[in-house]
Amino acid sequence: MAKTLTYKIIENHLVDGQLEKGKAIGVKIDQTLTQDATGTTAFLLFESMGPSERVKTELSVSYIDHNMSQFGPENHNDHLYLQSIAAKTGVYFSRPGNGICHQVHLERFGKPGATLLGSDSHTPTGGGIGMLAIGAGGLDVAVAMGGGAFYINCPKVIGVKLVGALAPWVASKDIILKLLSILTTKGNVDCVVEYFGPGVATLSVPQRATVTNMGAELGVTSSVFPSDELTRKFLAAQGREKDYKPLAADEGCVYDRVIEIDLSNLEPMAACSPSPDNIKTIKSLAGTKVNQVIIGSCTNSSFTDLMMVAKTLKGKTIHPAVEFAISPGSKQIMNMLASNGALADIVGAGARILESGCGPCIGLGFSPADGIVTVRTFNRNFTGRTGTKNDNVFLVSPQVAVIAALKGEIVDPRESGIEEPKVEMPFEFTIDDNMIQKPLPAKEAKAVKVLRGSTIVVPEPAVKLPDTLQGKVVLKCGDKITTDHIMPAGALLKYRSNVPEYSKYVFNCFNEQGKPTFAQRALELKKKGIGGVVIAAESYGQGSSREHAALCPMYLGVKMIIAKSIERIHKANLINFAVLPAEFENPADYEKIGAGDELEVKNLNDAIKSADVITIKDKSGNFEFKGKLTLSPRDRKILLAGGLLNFTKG
Ligand code: MIC
Ligand code: SF4
Repeated sequence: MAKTLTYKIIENHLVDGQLEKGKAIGVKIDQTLTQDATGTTAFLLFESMGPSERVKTELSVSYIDHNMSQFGPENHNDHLYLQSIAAKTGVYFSRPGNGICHQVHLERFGKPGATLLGSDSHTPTGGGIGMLAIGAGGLDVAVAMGGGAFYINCPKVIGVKLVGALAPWVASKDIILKLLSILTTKGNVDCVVEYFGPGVATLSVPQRATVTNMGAELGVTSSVFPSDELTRKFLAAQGREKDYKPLAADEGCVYDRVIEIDLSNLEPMAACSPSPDNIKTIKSLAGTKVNQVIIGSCTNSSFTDLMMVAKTLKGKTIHPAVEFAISPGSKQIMNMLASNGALADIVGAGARILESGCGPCIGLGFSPADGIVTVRTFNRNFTGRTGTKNDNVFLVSPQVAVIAALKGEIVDPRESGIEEPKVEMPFEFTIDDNMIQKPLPAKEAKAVKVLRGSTIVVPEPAVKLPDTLQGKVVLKCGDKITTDHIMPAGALLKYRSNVPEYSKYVFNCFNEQGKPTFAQRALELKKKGIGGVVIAAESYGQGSSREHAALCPMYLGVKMIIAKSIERIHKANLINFAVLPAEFENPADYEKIGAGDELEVKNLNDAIKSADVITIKDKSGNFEFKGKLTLSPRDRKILLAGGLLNFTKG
C-alpha cells in the first residue's frame, strides 16, 4: 500500500503498538536536543532516573541559547551544570554563542529519515530536511535519552500540496502564515503536516525549515518535507553529504486531508496580536506606523534570510523612528556574514546586533515601549511575551520586516519601489565546530565532576493522586491559555532551575495588585490538603513545551485541569507530573462553574484505571458534571504511578 512519508518514518521506528490512527504508539528516538531553559530540569530528572549515566540515543545535543543574559549567577550556574553533565553523560554540548538549537541542529546534526525529540516546541524545524522531529517536555526527552520510546497518538496526516513558485518579495514565511489562516492554532492535535507537490523543489532547505518551525503554532505533532536534491546540496554544503538519503511519500498515498497552496498566488502577510493565527495581508496593514523591527529567532535567521536583509540595506539608513535589531541564528551564519562584508552593510544601516540566541523572542530584552507597533520575524506573539503588557506585535517575513525598518511603516514590499535582491544558497558553508564540545569517552567521563551551583534545586517528585479528590477552583480562565500565560518566561527564565522560586509566578498575568496571587491561594489549599483545580476553555496549554507549566502548578498542589480542550505537549506534561487532565464532556458546563467553587471526585483511582469519564461534583453549586479522560493505557499507568518518573523507576 502506498504510504505517506510520515508513516514510512514512523514504521521504521515503531517499537510499541500498531499503526492505527488515534491509538498510542511508541517510537524509537534516534536523536534528542535540549536547550538550557528546559535542559536543566531534563538533566536533573535524567539523573534521578537511575544509575545509567550515559545516554543511549545515537546522538544527543545540549544547547545553550535561551538564557544568556546572565543577570545574577543563575544562568551561568545552569550553563556550567549543563556543560559538565553533558561531558559526563555522553552528550554533545553547544556553547553559548554557538546559536539557536534548531538552527544549529539543522546545520550540523539533523539527518533525513531520523527521529528527533527536543525539549522545545520548535523542534519540528528538523522536518525541513525530512526528519520526524517532535517537541516534548524535558522529562519525556530524559526518558528518550535513557533509551526509552516516545509515545504519541498515531497521527492523521494532512497533506499540503505546494504548486507554483513564490513571487518576488513573497517568502516561505507566507506559506506558513497562509496555512495558519486555514487551519488556525486550534483543533490540529495528533496531526502531522506533510508537504508534497511540484512547489517543494522551488524551496531551499532554510525556506522549508521556516515552514516546519512555525508549524508548531498549528498545534500539530510535527511537520515534514521530503528529502530531495536540494536537501542533498544543503547537507553537502555543510560537509555532511553522507547523512543524505532521498525520501518522499509513495505515489498515490492517501492523506487524511489535502490542502493545496499555489505559491504563485501567495502575498506578503502578517500574524497580528494576540495570536499567530490572526492573519492579515500586508496590503491591508499598509501605512501602520512601526517603531521597532527585529529580525531573528529560530524561524527566520538563516544565512539566506540575512543576506537578503543585508543586500536590501546596503548603502541605506533605517527610518529615524525605528529601533532595528538582528540576531543571526548561529555562529556559522554570523561568521559568514562577517567575512563576506554583509554584516558591515547591516551595521552601516543602523542595526543593533544581538548575539546568536533566542533573545527578544523569549522576552529577554527589547521589550517594546507602551503602545507602539513592533514588527518581528518570530513565530509567537502571545500577549505580553515581549515583556510589555498589551504589546502590539506583527509577525512577518524578513522581507516585510526590512522594508518596514527602512520606511518606518508597514509597506507591501512589492510596492516599495525597491527590488528584492537575489540571494543564492552557498555552495559551501563555513564549517567550524569549535564551540561544540564533543562527548567524552565513558572512561574519561567518569572523572568529570558535575558542577551544581547553589541556584540549582532538584525538583520535588510528583505524588500519586488521592482516591477522593477534594478540590477547589483556584482559577477560571478562558480560551487559548498558552504556556506563556501559565508560566511566564522573559526575565523570570532565570528561575527555571529553582521550582519553588519560579512557582511564585504561575499565572502571574492574572494576579491583581493587593490580592493573594495564584501561588499563594494554591499553596494555602495545599496546606489544608485541598487540591487546586484550574478551569479553562479551548486549547489550554498551547505554545511552548515548557514542562514548568505543569511542574510548578503541581508543586503548588494543583491536581486537576478541566478544560474544553488541552493541547498535546502540555497534556503530556500534566500526565508526566501526575496532574489529571480532564475535558468537559458537555462544554456548556464550563459556564456553570465559578472561581472558588469546591469540587469533589470520588473513586479517582478506579476511574483512572479504566473509565472514559469521571463524575465531578460541584459542591458549591450543588450539581454534577462529567469530565472526559482521553488517556492511553500507558497514560493511565503513569498517572496511577504518580507521574512518569515514578513509572519509569518501576
Ligand atoms: C518558546 O519559544 O516558547 C520556548 C521558550 O522556546 C519554549 C521552550 C521554553 O519555554 O523553554 C518552547 O517553544 O518550547
Ligand atoms: Fe528560541 Fe524563540 Fe525559537 Fe523558542 S521560538 S526556540 S524562544 S528563538
